[in-house]
Amino acid sequence: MKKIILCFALIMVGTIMAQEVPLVTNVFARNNINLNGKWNYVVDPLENGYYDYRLMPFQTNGFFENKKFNTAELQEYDLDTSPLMDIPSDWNSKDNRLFFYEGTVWFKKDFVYKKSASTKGILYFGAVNYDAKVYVNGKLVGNHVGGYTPFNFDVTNVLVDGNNFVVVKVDNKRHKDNVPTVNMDWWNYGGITREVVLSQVPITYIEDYLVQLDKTKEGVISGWVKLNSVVAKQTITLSIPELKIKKQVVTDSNGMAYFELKANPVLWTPESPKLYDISISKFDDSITDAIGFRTIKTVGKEIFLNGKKVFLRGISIHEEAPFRQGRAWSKEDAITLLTWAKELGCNYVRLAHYPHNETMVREAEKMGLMVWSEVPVYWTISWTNTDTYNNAERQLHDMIYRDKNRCAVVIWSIANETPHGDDRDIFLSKLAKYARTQDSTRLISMAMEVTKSNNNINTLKDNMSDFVDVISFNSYLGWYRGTNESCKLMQWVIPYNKPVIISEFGGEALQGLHGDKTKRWTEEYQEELYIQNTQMFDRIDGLAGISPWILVDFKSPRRQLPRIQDFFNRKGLISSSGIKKKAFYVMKDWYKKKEMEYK
Ligand code: GCB
Repeated sequence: MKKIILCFALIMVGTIMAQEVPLVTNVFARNNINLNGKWNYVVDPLENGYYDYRLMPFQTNGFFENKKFNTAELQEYDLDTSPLMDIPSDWNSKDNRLFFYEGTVWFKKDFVYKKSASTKGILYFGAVNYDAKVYVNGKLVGNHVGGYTPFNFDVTNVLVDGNNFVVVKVDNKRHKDNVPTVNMDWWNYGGITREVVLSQVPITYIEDYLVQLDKTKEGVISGWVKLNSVVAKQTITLSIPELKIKKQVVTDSNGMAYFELKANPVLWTPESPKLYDISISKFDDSITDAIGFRTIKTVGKEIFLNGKKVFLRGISIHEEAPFRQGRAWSKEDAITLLTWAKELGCNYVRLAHYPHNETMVREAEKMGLMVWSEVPVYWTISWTNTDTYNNAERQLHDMIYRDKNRCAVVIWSIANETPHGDDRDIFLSKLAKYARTQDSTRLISMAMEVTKSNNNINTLKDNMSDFVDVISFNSYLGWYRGTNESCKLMQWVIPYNKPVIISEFGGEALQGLHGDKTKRWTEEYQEELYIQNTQMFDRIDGLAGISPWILVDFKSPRRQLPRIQDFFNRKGLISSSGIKKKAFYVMKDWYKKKEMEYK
């Protein structure tokens, strides 16, 4: 019997053509074939390329086969002569016909590959929104759901020497049980929205690593290196030349090597965001990174960065491209957005409402901006659905996995404005506990809501408070509730001995629309809202940071008011064409004052 099982197992292993594998950490620093650029695309609202006329999935003959068109046979598609789209991008901003489109689009890219017995090919996508089925040379290599996290497949066995092609079926239809769900306040941009590479790594490669200040031992950098397979006794060299560190460690029977090094690095701070060049190598593989060291913790109602009390002068940001709209993805996009945040006087950004691209986090780190990173557990998630939970947990896992070496990230956020109830508490408490199993060094939070408001008293009470390190909430005094004037008398009851962050506040203004400060949609109204709110913040006990909503106006199908919104949420401090509104300067002045207070 045992022999039969073994034979079966061997056959199964032998037949694995391609599979999803753990993410290749720091993939963009590897030896890659860049697959960005022009891809052919076919819009397929009926999923014609996937289902036959009885709605059964094609085993053969789907668009994924990328058959060459010839007039001798009946074939009603041709990927080669279909239009081209730049990848990364979202189709909504690239093709007018697809502005509101939610459904399937097929993408195809040809590339040349040189096969080698000592190399694996890992096909890596920074993100595809939302459901991606990936085929290489006509064979399905895997499926991924979730629009904002990376994934990769080992495609070594399906690659051929010479010409190859990759086809991706992307479907961004919204579903109630997805994460996010059907209802949200941002554009559901579809497409291959982040970079694509084919990474060429050795058969046994450095898959992942963690390098950080030890949480419990002072003056120690500790961490580990993980190989992609369980190979023992492999020598790994870690060097940090500037600290004169060169250390050799050996993998154990799990393919893991651990290290602890005495060191006193200059700590990363927003004022001086010091990063150290590091390299990790084995005889046939090597990876470099730039890593910063810092500590973050809370004591009572205060947040301490490197042991010093800090106020998080933040701004919320959507991953939307400055000036041109559409999804942001490039270094230039990141630098433009983050430079605006710096001009505002920020030392912190809330990257809402989903994990942003890796470049955004890395650029924030270089510029000295602490980061709040979040998963799209937003509003009315299907709390009792196990698949939904697993989906959320997977996205949280992948967010933490990708960015665990980024010292800039100080807060993992697990949810935004979720309705109270037992099912939600079960879901979110499990998610919070899970986050701690993945990272015990950072703070956990979530954006909550005011629960009671009467007699000029706003109360925040949430069962989830026990599960987070920082109490964050969205307050919209002057916009969704109350008037700007009501800020003057408002008292706050937040009955927890934990730091408080106002994760959102704000109101809409059309840049260039002027009028009395009592008139909604004018810059003056928004300016007054910021004046009154910031004055009120000075009276909130335990306030340790804020991230106003939002840096730049962003596209949202919820925002329909003609001539004012035109499908833009106008709460930006900066307009969609990059012009600063009056409220920008109110915020800037308040941040200057805060900076002095915390010097
Ligand atoms: C919120 C949400 C955010 C919205 C914002 C608004 O509370 O968290 O996603 O865009 O309000 O403008 O209403």
